[in-house]
Amino acid sequence: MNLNLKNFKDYSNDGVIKVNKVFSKKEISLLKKKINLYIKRNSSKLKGKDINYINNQVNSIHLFTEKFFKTFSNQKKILDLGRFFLKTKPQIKHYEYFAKPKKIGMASPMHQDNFYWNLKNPNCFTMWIAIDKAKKNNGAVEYLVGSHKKLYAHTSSYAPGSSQMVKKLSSLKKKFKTRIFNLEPGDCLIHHSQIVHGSKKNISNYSRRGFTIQVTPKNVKVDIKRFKKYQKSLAQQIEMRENQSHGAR
Ligand SMILES: O=C(O)CCC(=O)C(=O)O
Repeated sequence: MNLNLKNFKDYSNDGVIKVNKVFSKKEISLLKKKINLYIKRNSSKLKGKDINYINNQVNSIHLFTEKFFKTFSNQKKILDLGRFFLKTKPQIKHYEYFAKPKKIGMASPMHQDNFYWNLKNPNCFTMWIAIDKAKKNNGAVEYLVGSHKKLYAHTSSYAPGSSQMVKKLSSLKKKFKTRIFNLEPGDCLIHHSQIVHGSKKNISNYSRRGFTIQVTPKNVKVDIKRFKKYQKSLAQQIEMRENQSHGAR
């Protein structure tokens, strides 16, 4: 990974950048194996907001309790990317899995990550690691380029795994250009915590798995008032879904 000032400027202007070949085929195949094992061992223990299914297949996981995932997410090259894009000492806050299985994978409505994270300092990013090829036709993540300069109002989406969505999407779509990146396994997207993004359903014959890592400055603070408001909306959606026997994020 040879990152330069232009990469930093592009990330700062656009709110997203693709970094090619961060992980080798071997590293991705180990990650895939560990995720599959984790699902086998833990899916019956994960409940509510921590896991979501579509037709009995995992669509997303929001809690990893095994050490492998903590070690993987805290590896040097990820912390180096953190230091480079945040320009401060980084910290790995969380990690999640968006499986979006072939033919049935659910959409993630357009949102800003910091509406979920509620961090006081939005100088944070998600590292989206491609486990499979990701393209427009299998529900690759799409971005409103340059939309990361402020936090927009959100509303409940009722989508399992992506409970919040921006309110005024059509006006944001007029203001900012949409961009979709084609990824090969091992390629990554680094997206700012405030960029508006989401993904469509996967109706293709190809799965589109992604592992995401939340990178923030060390000791970043949570805005408790905003966090409680989000938790309330999430809890309401989970209760609704559990009445219909589904999980939620
Ligand atoms: O993988 C997806 O489809 C959505 C991912 C996402 O919203 C995120 O990484 O913040």
